[in-house]
Amino acid sequence: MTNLFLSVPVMATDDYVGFTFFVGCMAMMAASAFFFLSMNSFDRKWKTSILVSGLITFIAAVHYYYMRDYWASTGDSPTFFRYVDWILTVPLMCVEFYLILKAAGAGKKLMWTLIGASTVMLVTGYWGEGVDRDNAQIWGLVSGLAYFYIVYLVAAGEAKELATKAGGAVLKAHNTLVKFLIIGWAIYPIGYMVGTSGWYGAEGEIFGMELAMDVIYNVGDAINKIGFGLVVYALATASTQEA
Ligand SMILES: *C/C=C(C)/C=C/C=C(C)/C=C/C1=C(C)CCCC1(C)C
Repeated sequence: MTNLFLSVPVMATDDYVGFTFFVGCMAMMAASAFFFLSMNSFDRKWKTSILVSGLITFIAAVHYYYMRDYWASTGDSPTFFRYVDWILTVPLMCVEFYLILKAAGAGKKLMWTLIGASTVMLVTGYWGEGVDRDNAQIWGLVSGLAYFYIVYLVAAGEAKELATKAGGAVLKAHNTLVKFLIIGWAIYPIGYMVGTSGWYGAEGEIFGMELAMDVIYNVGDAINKIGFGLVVYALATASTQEA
């Protein structure tokens, strides 16, 4: 795959996995520029939230830059870069939930509980995908339990109570972010199952469709990182106008 003369990775025109790595990289860069440049048009209270949205897409852009290269030169899944990206960006998304609910009285404990659960989810996922593949099902199950715990806390537990108390634009944004958590984040376990042989039949196939794990992860990242940031952006815009 590598052009030895120039040592530049060459992309096949039908490499749709590679395509999503390139587009993902560009989209994350564009989103970061958008969030960073818009930061100063908001009240102080919202600046940090927008900054965090930008950091999430910026960290992803850097990792996509490496993942794109890794894929182009090896044709393998960049599992290591993928999980380093997630272990940095997913806790930042937990911080985002906390920042939004802070005014309604959210404590640091809620934030650390979410960060802890997301760390368990990702470390066990990494173990199943990158280290102990023979037991991918078991690691995936543990990871899934941590995921359900996060969903419970945010959609029904303490975070939900605080959002209801805050009402208005905060509640609306919280409800949208919950949808990202339940629908958007559920894309990842599907990708994991597609990448695990012996789960839904042949490797790389789910419900009879030929799919690549990396495409599923890349689509998930675009929806969740950029979409999540835009919800926060909309909330900051709405409350800045209200004030
Ligand atoms: C920006 C990146 C995000 C929002 C990544 C989220 C990742 C997950 C929700 C991953 C979840 C997994 C399971 C629930 C079970 C199988 C293993 C994982 C790690 C793919």
